[in-house]
Amino acid sequence: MKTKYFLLLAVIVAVSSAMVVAAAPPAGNATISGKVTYTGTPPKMKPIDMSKEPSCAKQHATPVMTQNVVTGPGNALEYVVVYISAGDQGSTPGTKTVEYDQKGCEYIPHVAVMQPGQPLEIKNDDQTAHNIHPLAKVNQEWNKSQPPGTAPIETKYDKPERIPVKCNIHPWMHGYFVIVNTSHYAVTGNDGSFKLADLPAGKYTVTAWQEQYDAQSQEVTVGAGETKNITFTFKALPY
Ligand SMILES: [Cu+2]
Repeated sequence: MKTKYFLLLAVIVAVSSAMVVAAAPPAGNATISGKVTYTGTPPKMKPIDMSKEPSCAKQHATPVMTQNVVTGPGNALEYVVVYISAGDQGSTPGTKTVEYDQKGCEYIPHVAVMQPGQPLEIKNDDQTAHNIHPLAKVNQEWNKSQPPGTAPIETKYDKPERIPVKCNIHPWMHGYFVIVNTSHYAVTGNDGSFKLADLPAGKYTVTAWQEQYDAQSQEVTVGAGETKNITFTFKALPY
């Protein structure tokens, strides 16, 4: 009787450990979060004159501003891409499509981050034609006309690169594609904050990149379940 009981117990233990192994999530539970700020005097962003494109101009109650250095309260820097440049690189891109919109003669979002091979869909939501021209150097460079009402451009990039994006028709249109070899990335909001969550415990190099002030990196080690707060400070010059 006793032997049978132990045998049954052994089977139950074996089966449940097999189930635990099969269901183990690969992601970790450590977090690196923080804020990106500036010291010094950043350039003043300028209002954009869209009067040559009335169908776009009328979409904006107040003028759209240039976005090379966008600041927020407390010396915050917006549109800074913060990502893991060394350490666990997370998951492969899968099929999640990154959307990039041309609306009101602006690129939305200003900075789009994606992984190599990740599908990128570029839409024209305007009543006018655009000719999007990502100025790639490492990846293949191209430009494409998109008259109003045409289907989105479906594309992807194969290699990591920071690519300035311009429109060959509207000289004020300006954005960025940032292709990174990791799923651990964030773009700062107007408060300069970022959060890289679900990291396995380990040692990382975290890089912060801003289009005008280039990149900074720092080493961070996080333990399981730990949250580390870090800050990046860029020296702002009124170029
Ligand atoms: Cu355009």
